[in-house]
Amino acid sequence: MNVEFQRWPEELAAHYRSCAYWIDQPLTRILDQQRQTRPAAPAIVCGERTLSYDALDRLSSNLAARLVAKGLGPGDTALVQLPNLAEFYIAFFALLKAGIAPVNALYSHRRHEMTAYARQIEPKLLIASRQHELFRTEDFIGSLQEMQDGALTVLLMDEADPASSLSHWIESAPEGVAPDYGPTPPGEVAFFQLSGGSTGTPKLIPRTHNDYDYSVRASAEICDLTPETRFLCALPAGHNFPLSSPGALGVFHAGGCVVLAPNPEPLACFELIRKHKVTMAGLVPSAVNLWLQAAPDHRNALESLKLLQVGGAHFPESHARLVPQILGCKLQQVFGMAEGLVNYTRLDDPDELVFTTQGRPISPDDEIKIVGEDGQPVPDGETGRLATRGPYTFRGYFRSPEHNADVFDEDGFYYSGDLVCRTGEGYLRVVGRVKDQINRGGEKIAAEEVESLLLLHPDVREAALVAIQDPALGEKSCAVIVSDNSCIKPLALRRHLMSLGVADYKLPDRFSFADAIPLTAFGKPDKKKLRMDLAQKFTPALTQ
Ligand code: OOB
Repeated sequence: MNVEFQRWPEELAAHYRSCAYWIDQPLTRILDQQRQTRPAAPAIVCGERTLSYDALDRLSSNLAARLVAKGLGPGDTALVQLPNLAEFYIAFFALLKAGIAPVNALYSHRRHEMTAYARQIEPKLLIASRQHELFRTEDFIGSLQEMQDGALTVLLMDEADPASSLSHWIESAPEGVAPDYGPTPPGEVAFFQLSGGSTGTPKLIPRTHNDYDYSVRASAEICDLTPETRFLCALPAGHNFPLSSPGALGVFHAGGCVVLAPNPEPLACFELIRKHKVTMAGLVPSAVNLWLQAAPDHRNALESLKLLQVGGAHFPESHARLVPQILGCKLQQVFGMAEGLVNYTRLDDPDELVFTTQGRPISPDDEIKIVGEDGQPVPDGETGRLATRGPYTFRGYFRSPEHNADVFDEDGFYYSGDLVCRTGEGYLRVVGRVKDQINRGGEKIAAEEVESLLLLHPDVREAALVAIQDPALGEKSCAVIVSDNSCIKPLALRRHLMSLGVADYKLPDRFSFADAIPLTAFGKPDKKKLRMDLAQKFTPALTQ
């Protein structure tokens, strides 16, 4: 049994195979190849630990064999929530080897998000950390167990009981002979990516071995990765950018080394760069700003750094120009999405393209449509909505037929909700978005999700979440609230959201109380007007 998902039409699949984008191998081939060619080379540096390719392979096989001995395998799913530690990749490869499809939740996710994912995938396995607030007691685990009628295997980091200790399961193979096992077929779902979302519930993106592997191989080539590459992973390891663009998987594919950082905090990252001679890093724009401020006092630490990739949110041209000047390395802009399509500026592109565009697609078969208000394609240089399909762009969110009907057209093009324009050279510039989302320093917040949680408060009659500009994060969120209770306080609403277990980054940064939410001619909340009103109310000087 395989995990269900929306497949590519036969003739496109045949085309992707004939062009050798899809090579019909599982993602585990990445590790297999390195185990054979350079077993002793370092694959991961995590704190004081260095794991060779051989160790990464052995430890992930131990865990895979134990999971299989426990009766888990193809068709099963896992809910995984780990911080940036070697265990993330050990578990990732173990699950691929055993054919179990994980959702890699962000470490910042809390009860609300984790429950939403569990409801959708009905996991047979949970891998998490006792250090996370959700797993300090048995309460949440108990509620997941109940959902699964007790059929949930639980493995935790920093767990005393060997029966559920992740380290214990990783350290050695099971006694006796494990039954035969292997990854799911390459055309099937390997794991789920998380959507930034614009709807009430966080959506999941099924990614197959074939499509993901292609994006990894092609990205590694575009970014010129070699066995000498040392990549600093400072963004959440499961995110599509640091995982596959080209990310850790691209680095493993090339035989290089991933140096893990817990987060992008500049001084700690600079020290890792110096100590481990890091050659390449990937950051969101808000983190680049912090690096730019801190770098002048630490130029020596950055000597080995050759390439900084920046993506995930709008990166102002003025900041882009500062990267080579202040950090002393090349800049690469990356405009990608967990749903598939990734654009890169190329390493040999003229500076002007690198500073002023967000790159061009990975694949000659990434089809791009940019459509105007009337649904017709717009000429180059004009702004429109981005629609795409291709060899590594998904064809539908997991179990979400209604939402899929909204974001795909009849030809299978996915509308990402971004407003872009294409230059004469075929490069994309991201100029805005139509999706109802706040991009808070690269962390995406679906307005509707927070609004529906706010509406659960008895004093909230109407709620609208909108973006306000922020000098540090690019955007922050402001909740506009209509209430009959004139004494209602922001603190009470924040507490309400926290009690619902929503991730901290989704808590509104600001609250604004109003008599009514303005409506458009169609009777929908007029967010454009709200954004303009709020921009006047919170001038940048006040948002500090
Ligand atoms: C990356 O993936 P997601 O899924 O977290 O977010 C995708 C959305 C895009 O639709 C766009 O709205 C925004 O993030 N975005 C950018 C951008 N890169 C992503 N907006 C402006 N400029 C950029 N360079 O964020 C992601 C996935 C793979 C690689 C890089 C980023």
